Amino acid sequence: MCLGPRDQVSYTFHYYLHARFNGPLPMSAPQPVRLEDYRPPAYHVEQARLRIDLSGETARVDARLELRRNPAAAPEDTALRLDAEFLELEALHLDGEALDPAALRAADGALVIPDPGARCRVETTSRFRPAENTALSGLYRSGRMYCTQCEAEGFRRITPYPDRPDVLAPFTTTLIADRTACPVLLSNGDCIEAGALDEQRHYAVWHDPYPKPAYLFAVVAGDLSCQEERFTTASGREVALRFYTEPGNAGRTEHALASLKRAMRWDEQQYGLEYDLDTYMVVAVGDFNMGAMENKGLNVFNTQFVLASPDTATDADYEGVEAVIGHEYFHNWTGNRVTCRDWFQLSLKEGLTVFREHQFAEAMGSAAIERIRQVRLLRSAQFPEDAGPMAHPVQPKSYVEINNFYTATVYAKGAEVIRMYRTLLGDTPFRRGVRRYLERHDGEAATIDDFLACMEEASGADLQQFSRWYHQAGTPQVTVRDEYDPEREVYTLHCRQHTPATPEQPRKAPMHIPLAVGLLGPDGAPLPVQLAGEPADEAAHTRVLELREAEERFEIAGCPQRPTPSLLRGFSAPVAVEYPYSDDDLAFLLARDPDPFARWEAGQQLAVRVLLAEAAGEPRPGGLERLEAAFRGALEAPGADPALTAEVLTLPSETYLAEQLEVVDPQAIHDARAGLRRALGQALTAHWQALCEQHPGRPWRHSAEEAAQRRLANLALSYLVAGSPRHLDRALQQLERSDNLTDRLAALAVLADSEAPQAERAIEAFHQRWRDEPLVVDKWFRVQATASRPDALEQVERLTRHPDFTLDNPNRARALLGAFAQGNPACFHSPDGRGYRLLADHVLALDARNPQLAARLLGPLSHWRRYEPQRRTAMREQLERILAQPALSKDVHEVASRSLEAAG
Ligand code: B3K
Ligand code: ZN
Repeated sequence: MCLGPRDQVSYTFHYYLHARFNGPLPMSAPQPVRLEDYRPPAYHVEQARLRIDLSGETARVDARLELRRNPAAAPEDTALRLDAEFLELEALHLDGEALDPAALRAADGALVIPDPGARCRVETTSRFRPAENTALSGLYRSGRMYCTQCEAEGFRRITPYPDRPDVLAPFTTTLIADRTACPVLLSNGDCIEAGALDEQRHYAVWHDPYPKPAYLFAVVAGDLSCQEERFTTASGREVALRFYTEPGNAGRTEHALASLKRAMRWDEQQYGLEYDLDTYMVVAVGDFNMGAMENKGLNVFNTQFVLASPDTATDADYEGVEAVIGHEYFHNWTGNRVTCRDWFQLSLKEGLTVFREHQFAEAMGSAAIERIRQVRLLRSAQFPEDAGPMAHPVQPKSYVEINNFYTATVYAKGAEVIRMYRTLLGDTPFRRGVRRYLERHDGEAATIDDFLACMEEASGADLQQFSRWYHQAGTPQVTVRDEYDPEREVYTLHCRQHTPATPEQPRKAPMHIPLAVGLLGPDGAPLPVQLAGEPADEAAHTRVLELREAEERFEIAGCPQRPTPSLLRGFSAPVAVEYPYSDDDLAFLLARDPDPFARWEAGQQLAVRVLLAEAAGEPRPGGLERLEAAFRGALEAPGADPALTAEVLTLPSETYLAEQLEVVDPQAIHDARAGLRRALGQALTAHWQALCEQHPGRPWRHSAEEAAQRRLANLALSYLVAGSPRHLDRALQQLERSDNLTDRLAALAVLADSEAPQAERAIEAFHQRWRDEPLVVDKWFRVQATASRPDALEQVERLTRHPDFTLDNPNRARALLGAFAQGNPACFHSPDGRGYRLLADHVLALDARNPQLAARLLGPLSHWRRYEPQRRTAMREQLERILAQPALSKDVHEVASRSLEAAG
């Protein structure tokens, strides 16, 4: 079969793997995939040649696969399995002989050829309709362009293929499309040929020499603008960096391009890793299920994480772009050159790459601030997951739908596990271990065990107990008590660890936990932390204690006075620490701890105490005054870093507060937090006003320093208005006069909380002004969805009928429904259950179109057991209602059924 550009259609067979494109799968109980059932693939693909014709409504894909039996496969595994979904298969040939696909079809739609021989060639012709692909998995249309998303299992929607990450092949892809509609044709690797096919159509041939799994495959076709720059690698190779957008977004990729260059240089300097192709392409796509995708040489990005201009992106968005650009670039080694053997190893690439992304962000900005933000996210997203019905280890043991396991646990806790290797082994052995892993497994599909083995070899350490971090779910709780012996001048820390039961894991073994500890003398001076029996080291002000037992103690010598402990410095492990600090201790640590992370942490703990007591209806005597004094101290501290001050002055989120309680009443938490904001707004009015006036005032510029000043000024504005609505005018003025989205949006958020008519008019005017900018309109929806006002639920109901609202665009659906369910606990958890019904209605509407997104949005309902009885019942009813629907996707089915089953 010829796979060059051609125009012949051979209708050997008409065969429908599924009757309706994107229709529901035949409904039977979805079967879990288990790690313990892993078997090596029966066949390797030595060459994959594709010809994708996008010139008609129906895409046509001709594939020619050269296959070879895998010597490592079990002798009885002789069948070749080609995964396939939602494809109309027209032809199937084995070594030139036509086969009858109907006879080879497995129950799940795959084609299984019983014993095709030691070497074989399989040719297929399939068709599908990209415009009807609303699941955004496989090849689909976004606006007027075509693009792909193949991770985890989207490639099987393009052509029949062994769609598993341990089958790696070099790909040659010929792309054909209309010359006017799609002048740009892209795929992985380098373009080796291009030209006109006839009057209407043209083609391009791309070759990717690096063997890769199908999940890293990509094509893009469309009328796209390109911004190009060059990068010279450390060894002197020239790389073309090309960023493609729809023409309306041209000129908004500068920041992303600059970020990419920084990431490339950083990876060379820190890990000695260079880019390996002649071109690195990034395409901005408006309809995308997640943030971005690391396809080899051809990243596809959600517009939100690549486009940036002062009018359409906030300071936080600029930071997000840099982080995600870095993340996807770092995958080129950790994920692409060395990939995963199976999806149970997902954290092998994601945990490691998130950690590298974090290191990069820490190097580009302030390490302490970055760390605080990482921990905030971990605590608000991963800790609840670990404590809920979807709890799973960093290496899950089974799944029904792998897309449900791209979780905070696999990503963020996975990154913490990588950080702990470095903390325990030291930076140099850690890097040696990473190098060894990448060298040994280059071009392979590896496992988490392979990574751990490299770390052990590079350091000589025994990491067997440490490996439990991959296998045990749940957040370990570390309880610390202390005693002081003035005679011996010995200070003793008693540490007890316990990991709570999680679904399917009732009992846990002790973990290997690095607990970074510092000590402060009564005057605030840092004391050396010298373990009894070890040589004195005056410089050792932070010491990593290694917890391995359920209970153990550590004696610290040379303490002339009882010290105050500073525990879990830098958040050295993803655990919750409990120590009986007095409020005075916390205020002292907030003011004096030399570790900025620990200072922030002390302030948060103090606020948590005050807020939880208030929410329980038992206000802590003197609590507010103490917090006010602590805030005043932070505001008046000479030479303080504005970025850290802003973090300290930001109260813990309602989600994090809820996380501290056995039984949650979201309204009580909200009222406590709103009340405290009001009180602090009033008590410190003069300080907030002064901060507002210190706003940079200069024309907007992207810089960490100015972003920190804006953050602090906008935080001050929100406290001021929380203290008294008479400051609303200030917000209105800011909205009108600002030259950047950060300040406009901060003002808009303050106005959205208010029911004053002028605030409502301003919100409407904002929409009128920015209605043609989808990313800004997303924010407009988000601000209203998360507004702190009693009628936010009615607003959200109204906004679901707004002409700009659509479930077809994931960013828009997340901006309204996701933001509401996650970011507005008081209104989402309206006791009459209307918030739950609203969410469930939309999850069901979405499920038939985009199950991945539907399952994500469903997440907040899964925590139903944590709520007080009325809400608990109403949440459960919606989960039951969802589960009772016929033809549910396995994505939503898995989340709903696990939520109802597990006693999480
Ligand atoms: N690897 C992708 C995520 C794919 C999600 C599939 N449901 C982006 C990333 O982590 O870099
Ligand atoms: Zn990733």
